Amino acid sequence: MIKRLSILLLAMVPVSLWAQFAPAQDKPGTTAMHADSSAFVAWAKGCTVERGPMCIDKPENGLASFGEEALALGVPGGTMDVVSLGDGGTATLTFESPICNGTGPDFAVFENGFANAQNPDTWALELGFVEVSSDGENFFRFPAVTYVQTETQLGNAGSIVPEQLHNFASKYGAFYGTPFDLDEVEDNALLDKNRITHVRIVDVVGNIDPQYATYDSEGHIINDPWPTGFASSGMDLDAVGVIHDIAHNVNENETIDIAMYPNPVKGRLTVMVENLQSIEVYNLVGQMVMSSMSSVIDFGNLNEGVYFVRVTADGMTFTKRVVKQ
Ligand SMILES: [Ca+2]
Ligand SMILES: [Ca+2]
Ligand SMILES: [Ca+2]
Repeated sequence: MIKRLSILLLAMVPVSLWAQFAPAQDKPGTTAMHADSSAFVAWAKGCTVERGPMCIDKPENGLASFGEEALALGVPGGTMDVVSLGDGGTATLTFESPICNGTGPDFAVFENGFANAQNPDTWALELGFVEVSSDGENFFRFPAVTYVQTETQLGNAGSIVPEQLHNFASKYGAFYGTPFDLDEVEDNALLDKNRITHVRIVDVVGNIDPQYATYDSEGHIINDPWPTGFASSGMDLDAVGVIHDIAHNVNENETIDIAMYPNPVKGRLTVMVENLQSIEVYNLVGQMVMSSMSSVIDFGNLNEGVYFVRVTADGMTFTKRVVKQ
């Protein structure tokens, strides 16, 4: 009877508890990318940091202060070559050439995590959400998932098993980047995955107290080392490496040659492209306001403002910002 009951209970455990993501950088099946990988074609060129507090529950103690923005640029430099974000702090990175969505991962984020000296299978990792934007205004987050337990607050020594994390920056230790594939971000008319101009890292406030907790894309509380009441509080950003960008994917992007005029537009907009399949017009909040199968679409009845025209031709999609006057 007891045996049967335990089998029944096992059957009721949510499938997600068994899920395993890629393992640590020293294990077979890892997705970690070493800083020296030839897959990287460029590194972040600009960085703006908005620091968070050292402790979110004691803002009077001040903000994180370790490092400076420039330390997130260029190739990874390791443990001390970082800028610390503090609880909930952000770093917004820009690039010489926009990132595009090629086959597999498109960029990787480097932090300065390290293995626990007593138990090298567990890691001190300060997690970050990763968001992307193709206009610098509208950011879209990678759906991050954690299966780290939420009964005991993780401390500074850290005890995270990387298999329990997906789509968080800092899944891996120093000099090993966590890769991100733009295919995993939900499609949105305001996001052109083939012209990503900004990558934003948002420190995860790892406090499991619901008053301060942050949540993953499936609604789980995220447990990461907390409190980190010192200058190097929070996610320590080392570098962002680019795998696919427009400058290095000329052929891929030449296959769609498109022109729209006039822009700004008052009345009819003409879209010049071969093998046109559809035109869709979206407003700033992502609602489709018009669509057409022909190459001319009339903006006459729309309010003045910014719109996104999404053209599908030859099986590919291209989005352009158009201003209605
Ligand atoms: Ca990709
Ligand atoms: Ca944190
Ligand atoms: Ca660095």
